[in-house]
Amino acid sequence: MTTPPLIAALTGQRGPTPVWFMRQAGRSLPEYRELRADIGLPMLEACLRPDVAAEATVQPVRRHGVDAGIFFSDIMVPLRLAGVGVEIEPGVGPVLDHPYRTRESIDELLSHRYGEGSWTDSTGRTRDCAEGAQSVRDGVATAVRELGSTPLIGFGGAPFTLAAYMVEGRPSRDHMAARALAASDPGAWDALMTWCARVSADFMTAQIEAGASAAQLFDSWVGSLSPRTYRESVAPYSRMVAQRVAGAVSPVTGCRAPFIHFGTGSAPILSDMAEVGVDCVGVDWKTDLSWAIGQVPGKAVQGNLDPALLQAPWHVIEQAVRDILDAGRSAPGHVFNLGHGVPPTTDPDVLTRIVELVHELGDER
Ligand code: 1CP
Repeated sequence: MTTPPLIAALTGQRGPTPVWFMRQAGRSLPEYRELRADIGLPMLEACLRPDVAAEATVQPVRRHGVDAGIFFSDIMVPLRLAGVGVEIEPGVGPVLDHPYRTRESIDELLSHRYGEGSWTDSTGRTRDCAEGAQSVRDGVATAVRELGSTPLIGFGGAPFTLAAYMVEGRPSRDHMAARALAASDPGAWDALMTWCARVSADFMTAQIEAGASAAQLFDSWVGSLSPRTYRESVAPYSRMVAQRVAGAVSPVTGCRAPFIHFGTGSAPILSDMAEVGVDCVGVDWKTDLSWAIGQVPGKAVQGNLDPALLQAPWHVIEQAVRDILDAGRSAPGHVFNLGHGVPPTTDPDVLTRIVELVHELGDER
């Protein structure tokens, strides 16, 4: 079997440039909106239906011809599968039953483990977390079967991004409560971050062992940290995730899954992020790709078209794609992507055209 372009690029073999899009599954696709309307389930319950998760995973691959699927789920799914009360509220995002910011609430959290305990669904039925964990594995296995030779990326939220929601109890602009906890109660912070690292690693490991060939750790909100706080209070826990995930073997490749680490606003800490044990560093749209490549010697890079450009005239997009491909040629491997997720208002045809362009141009050496 030939190595798929995604896996080749992530492991530092130059070849055709692969392309996929963060948040490619979901709201920008009419077929996704139809699927969600048909089943009428809240987001986290939809994620735990293997047929729905597999279909939403495959939809963008079918439509755009991207070089990877990313498993349709959410960074909050492992919290629910550890019996923590969390919902995704439409128009808001993740909302927890209560914030985890006192020593007592964090001590209570420590008795929760991925795949143990129960949760209550939208009809009031009690559901086993073990059954939910099996649904994740089944959804991955179905998606992998349907994707054929296209690899699947498994993912999870990095400890800081999970903690940013847990300490605040909901989305926030600057994650002040989480940063304050890290500074004021290092013991509670260590317990919370270690717990987050464990559930995220368990979730990612489950996806790899069910057939995902690569893994991405999203530290979306890491840009709110000072470099020192990142190095001292956050990086050690992201490293724990990378180490645990490195122990998982994908039955599809027979190897560990190459590890991509992405954050936004991450330019000041890019070299630190590269050192937590990653193969590839995701670069956000605010960072110059050539500069980023210089910061992370020996690593593959992923990125970094500004999602706002998806609204621009085609000639503007085309020039930006060419510039990014040119810059990417100096890295050991380059995966073309956006610099953050696909905005829900994106015209899906623009994404398809970008895939065609990358495939046409990305073969040049
Ligand atoms: O009903 C819906 O359609 C809800 C929208 C939605 C979707 C489609 C949410 C709620 N999550 C998802 C899926 C999702 N989330 C995927 C699927 C695979 C793909 O990429 O195609 C992935 C990888 C995620 C990961 C995720 N969830 C991140 C990290 C990536 C990023 O965008 O930075 C984060 C921060 C979340 C939390 C979350 N879940 C949903 C929303 C709206 C948010 C962000 C809320 C906020 O602003 O804090």
